[in-house]
Amino acid sequence: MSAENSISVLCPGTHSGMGDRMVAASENARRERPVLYSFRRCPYAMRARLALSVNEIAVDLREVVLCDKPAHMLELSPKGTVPVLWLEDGSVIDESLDIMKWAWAFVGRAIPEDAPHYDLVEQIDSTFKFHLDRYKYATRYDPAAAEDHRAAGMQILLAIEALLDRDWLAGDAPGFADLAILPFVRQYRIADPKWFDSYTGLQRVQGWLARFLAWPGFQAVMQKYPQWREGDAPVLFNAKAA
Ligand SMILES: N[C@@H](CCC(=O)N[C@@H](CS)C(=O)NCC(=O)O)C(=O)O
Repeated sequence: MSAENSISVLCPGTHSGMGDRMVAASENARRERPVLYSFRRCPYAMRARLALSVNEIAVDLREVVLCDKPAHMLELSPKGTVPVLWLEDGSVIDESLDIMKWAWAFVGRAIPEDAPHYDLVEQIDSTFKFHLDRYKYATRYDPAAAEDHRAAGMQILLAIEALLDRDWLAGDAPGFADLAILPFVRQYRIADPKWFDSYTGLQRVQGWLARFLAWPGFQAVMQKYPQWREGDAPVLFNAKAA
């Protein structure tokens, strides 16, 4: 199993960190920027970082290890998923699409929710993710059903194939739907790159994903950070915007 395949496998058993809540009670009273709890390889966290990055919003990044979640993150958002954005006014956004929407709104950009491809974002988060998990992590579900789940996920990719008539869903530059969807297509490919790359009838999606992976905007959000620990100095993400 590759490192990319092992998001939760890295953290067998229950998630720790809950017991440390007391430690965090007075966490960071002073801060200059919003704080983003993130995990580099998580596709939800990726879309949040992408949204912050393309909209040039600087944040302090706190890299989370999922089996050792910071007590303060759990205080902010007891459901314990990344990404979590903690704003200067103390409010918390703990759903990746809401973080994306916040980033768009922060810079006054409209999100074309009536665009045909916007529905795809919802399908990616529901149907596609369901099948992706059962394909990519088949050993944790039903290994015999992996190919059925792969085929079900492919139906959504084929719908995207039919829509892609430019470099990006949004046109000439990556837009909201591109950034929300592509981290999950990347994961689907990673489950079996040879199979994905040789699948016929998916040329546009293959090109779209390749373009994304080579795009400096993607590479900028994939920088590696050490695990953030209580008391660490702030780690500036998106320094050009600070
Ligand atoms: N609906 C959430 C889902 C986030 C999510 O499930 N993130 C995963 C990592 S990719 C997570 O934090 N899982 C918690 C865990 O594994 O402990 C969102 O869109 O932000």
